[in-house]
Amino acid sequence: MRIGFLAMSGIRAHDPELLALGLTLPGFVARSKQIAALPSLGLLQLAACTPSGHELRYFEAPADGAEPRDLYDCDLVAISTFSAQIFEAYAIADRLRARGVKVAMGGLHVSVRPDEAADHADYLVIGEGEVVWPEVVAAAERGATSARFDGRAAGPVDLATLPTPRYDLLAGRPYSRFTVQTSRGCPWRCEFCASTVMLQQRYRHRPVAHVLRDIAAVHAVQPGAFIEFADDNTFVDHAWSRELCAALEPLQMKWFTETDLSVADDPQLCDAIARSGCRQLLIGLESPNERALRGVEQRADWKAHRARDYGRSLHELQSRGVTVNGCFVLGLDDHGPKIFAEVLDFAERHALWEVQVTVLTPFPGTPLHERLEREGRLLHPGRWERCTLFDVNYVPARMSVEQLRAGLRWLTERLYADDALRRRRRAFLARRRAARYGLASSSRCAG
Ligand code: B12
Ligand code: SF4
Repeated sequence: MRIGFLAMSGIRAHDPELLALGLTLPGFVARSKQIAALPSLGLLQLAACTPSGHELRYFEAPADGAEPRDLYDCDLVAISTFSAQIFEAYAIADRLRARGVKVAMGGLHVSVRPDEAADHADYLVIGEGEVVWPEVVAAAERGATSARFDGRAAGPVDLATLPTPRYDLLAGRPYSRFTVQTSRGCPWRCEFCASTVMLQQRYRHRPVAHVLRDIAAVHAVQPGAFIEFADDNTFVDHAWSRELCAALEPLQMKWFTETDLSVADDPQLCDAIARSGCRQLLIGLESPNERALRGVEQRADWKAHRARDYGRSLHELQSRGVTVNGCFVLGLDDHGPKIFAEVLDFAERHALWEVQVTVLTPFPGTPLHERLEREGRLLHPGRWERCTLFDVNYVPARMSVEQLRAGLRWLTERLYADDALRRRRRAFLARRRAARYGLASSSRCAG
């Protein structure tokens, strides 16, 4: 069979004023361009799990809702879904099926809303895809009319069995950044989290040798490409993390990942991260305000307990030259209109190299979605295309919808302006120099 793997590419947002603003802010544009171009690791991983004897092609659907013409030459098309692009994906699937192409859908959105997706796909996959994908291919080969496959039935995928994703399918395309996975899952359970923890929560990491094998495969396709680890929370197991960083060090490559702040408790790990070529850690700080963090992490209230320690933890990383992309979620229930200035002040005080601000988003399948639905606070139920992290879809507790929208714009304008970026980065470099040469540094008492 000819099998096509279709990724929905690009970044989504609907608030027109925010979009207009985003287009003019250098810091915002630079990061959006970098990430919007990432290929879909889930699909490349599935391609690697496809039984032999089939012709495989990787496609991207641009953000304008159209699809590449060559897709219609396929016998089976696998579409990966996020909530924000789900209606575009359904429309493409409908057109393909009308022309006799079989469609399989999987990914985060259809895993939590399979009944909704059933009208648009021949084959639906819930949860992690690797184990059941060969069964989907077999079903398509024998022309089975429709079927559902539950990737959760066999338990969490053993990551040590994963083959190298088929990065070679991307050869000749202009990607400069690629994703590699080192782990899946996270020990925490944040109310709003819609990451791959939704497919399978348990934290698992891959053998370090396999991570190196995948990086080599990326660099065979694109020498020197920047690597982003597509993990939920990379450094949960500190001993394994030190081993991973030690193995990355000789590669002299640049990389980026997402983690929680507990890395800062392990000075040896912080040293290893700095030596290994890590350019940046993306960390969900969520709020500078401890009270607002109460209840956000539902297992041990970990994020609220950690908040008092943000200053020290950030210093541990930044003093070693590791830049931090601090992520803040605006509109938590305790956030009033002062939160925007508080985030701005925190970012300046702690010299954050990058800052990511998003609005609280009730993604389907999350505890947050269930709670806001119960409380009658969802503004646009079922309008999944608005699940972009930038559009307000619920009634905030301590401000109006318009205050939240306007506050996001106000903050975006100030955080990403040229002079603000320069000021924060100069402060970061000065503190790093001070730490390196043992000079007194103001960041130790920054908060
Ligand atoms: C890399 C990444 C991107 C990249 C690449 C996306 C891509 N084309 O794959 C880019 C930058 C383009 C991106 C864009 C967006 N992203 Co993003 N992104 C991620 C990130 C960091 C990693 C995803 C990943 O690679 N996971 C690893 C792979 C192996 O897992 P997977 O894709 O889920 O695939 C597995 C299964 O789902 C399944 N599967 C997946 N597809 C299919 C298809 C079939 C047929 C089958 C059988 C199985 C199957 O099998 C795979 C293997 O087990 C996650 C955060 C995270 N840590 O997970 C956010 C995340 C996925 N993104 C998110 C969001 C919100 C967005 C945007 C809407 C942001 C925006 N405003 O534009 C856009 C979406 C626009 C779009 N194109 O659809 C949310 C999604 C929430 C949701 N439930 O919808 C996440 C979880 C982050 C978050 N803050 O919550 N993103
Ligand atoms: S720490 Fe991050 S990955 Fe883990 S549950 Fe919370 S938001 Fe999700």
